[in-house]
Amino acid sequence: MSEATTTSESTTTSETTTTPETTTTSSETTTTTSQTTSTTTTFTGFQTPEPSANPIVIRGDFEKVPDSKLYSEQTDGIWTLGPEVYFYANGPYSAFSTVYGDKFLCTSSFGQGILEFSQALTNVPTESILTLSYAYYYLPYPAQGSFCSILVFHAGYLLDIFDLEGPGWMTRNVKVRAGSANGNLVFQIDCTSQAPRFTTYVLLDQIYIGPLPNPSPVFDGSFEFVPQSSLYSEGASSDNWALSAYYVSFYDESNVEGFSSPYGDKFVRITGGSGGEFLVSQNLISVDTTQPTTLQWSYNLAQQFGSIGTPCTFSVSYVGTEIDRYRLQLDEAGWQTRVVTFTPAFSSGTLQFYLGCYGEAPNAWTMIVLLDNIYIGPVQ
Ligand SMILES: [Ca+2]
Repeated sequence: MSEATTTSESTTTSETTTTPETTTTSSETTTTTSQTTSTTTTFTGFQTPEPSANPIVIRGDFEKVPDSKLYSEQTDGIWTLGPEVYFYANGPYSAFSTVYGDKFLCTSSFGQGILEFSQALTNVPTESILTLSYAYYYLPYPAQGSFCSILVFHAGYLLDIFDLEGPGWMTRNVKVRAGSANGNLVFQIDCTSQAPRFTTYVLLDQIYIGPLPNPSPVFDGSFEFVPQSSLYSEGASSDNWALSAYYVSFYDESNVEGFSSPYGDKFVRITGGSGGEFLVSQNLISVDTTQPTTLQWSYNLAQQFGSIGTPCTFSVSYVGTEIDRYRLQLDEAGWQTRVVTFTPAFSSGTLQFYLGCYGEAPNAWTMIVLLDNIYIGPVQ
C-alpha cells in the first residue's frame, strides 16, 4: 500500500478577457474598440472537465456554414433550425457578434414559446463532455439576470438544463450522460418566463459533445447520473453503483437534513454504526494494472452520535485488497478529499467503500458520513 495524502479541493471560476476583434469589410477596415468579456462557468461538481479533444458534434463552431445559408435557411445539411433560429455572422448585417470566430447561431423570441435546433449524432460515449457558449440580449442591451433556460436532449434524454447568465459570452462545460449512442442532439431555448415586453435574442456558439479526456474506470463517480427514483432508498442501485441494504442511500440537496455536496447535486449518505455492513461499491472494468494509479474520493463526517472518541473507521478496498483505512476525526469539519496512489492487481473487480465502528457495543455509536467525487485516474 502506498502512502496516502489528503488534499482539499475547491470549485473555481476562471475568467478570460478576449482581445478586440478586427472586422473587415470591402470598403474599409474598422477595429472594434470595446472589449468583449467571455466567462467560463465551471461545473459545481466533480472536477471541471476540459472540453473534449474529439468532439462528435459537427460544425459546432458554425464556421463552415456556407454564407448562402446565413440569415434565412433552416438547415445547412448538418444542423436543423426551428422557427426563429438562424445562422449569423459577424459584420454589417448583424446587430450581434461572436467572440469565437465569425459565425454563430441566433435565436429570437417574442412570446413564440420554446425555440429549438438540432443535429443527428452517432457514436456518443455514455459519459461525455458537453460544451457550449452563449450570450443573450434584449436588443440592443446585454441581458442581465436570468430569464431564459437552455435544455439539451440527446435521443430523447435530458442531458442538461440550466439558466442563462450574463452579460457577455458565457461558456458551459459539463459532464453529461448520453441516453444512447445514436440520436438527435436537441437544444431548446426557453425564454417563456420572460413576459414578451422585449424580444430576447440568445446567441450560441462553440457547441461540442465529446468523450471525457481522461475517462475514469469509475462510472459516475459524482453520483450525478443517479435517477430520481433511486434517491432516498436504502440499498438502491444505479448503473454500476450498489449500496448495502441498510442505512446507505443516494441523496440530493433537497434532503430535509440540509446535507449538501460541493460536487454537484447528488451524493451518498451512510449512517454507520457498530455491528453492521455499510457499503458503497461498484464493479470496475478496464482498470490499468501496468502502473500506479490514483484513487480519490471526498467525504464529510456530517453528524455523529455516541460517546466521546472516534471508533468509526472508513476503509476502501479493490478486489478484496485494502487500499486505505483511516479513522474518522470528529474535528474534521466539512468535506475532505483523500487521494491514494496504488497499483491495481486486477483489471476488473469490485471497488468498495466501507464504514465501520469497531470494538463498540451494538448501537453505542453511529455517525453520518457523506461520500462523493470518486475518481480513478493517472497519477498527477
Ligand atoms: Ca455529486
